[in-house]
Amino acid sequence: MKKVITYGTFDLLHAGHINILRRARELGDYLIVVLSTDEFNAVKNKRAYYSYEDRRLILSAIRYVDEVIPEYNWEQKIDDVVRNQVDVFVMGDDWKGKFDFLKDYCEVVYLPRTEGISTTKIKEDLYQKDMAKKEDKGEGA
Ligand code: C2G
Repeated sequence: MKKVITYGTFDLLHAGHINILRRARELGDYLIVVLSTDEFNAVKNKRAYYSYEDRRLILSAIRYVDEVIPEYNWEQKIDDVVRNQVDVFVMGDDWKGKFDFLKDYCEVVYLPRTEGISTTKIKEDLYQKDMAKKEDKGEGA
């Protein structure tokens, strides 16, 4: 069985996340998603809208995902790859080159990101819409 692994926060799930999960799964027979805990998100200076448990529940419901395990820190990748006998490590190409040290343990693949969508953009768009609505009502900031 060819095992694939990928990492991320996967907050406010969107088409970019689904696209990378689908393509990662297509590189093997089994996909492990290593999901950033709320504590590790703080290390990444990210504040996820959904808790770890909710993000894990949502990811686990996706047909491309076979297993979800926690990401606690930057240092666990080699151990994750070795312990889970992973064949392929996959990340979006915004991470290109950052995890090449894993090439000693498995294949490393960076896939093109899906343009025009991100969790940050979703949050910003919603904020702008909300502000516009308030201004229309004369409520101001
Ligand atoms: N992604 C994508 N296209 C987008 C947005 C995200 O392909 N439009 C990919 C990212 O490249 C990443 C995955 O979706 O491979 C998850 O993205 P995030 O949840 O933003 O994860 P990130 O914060 O990059 O965490 O140890 C690695 C880190 O945990 C990666």
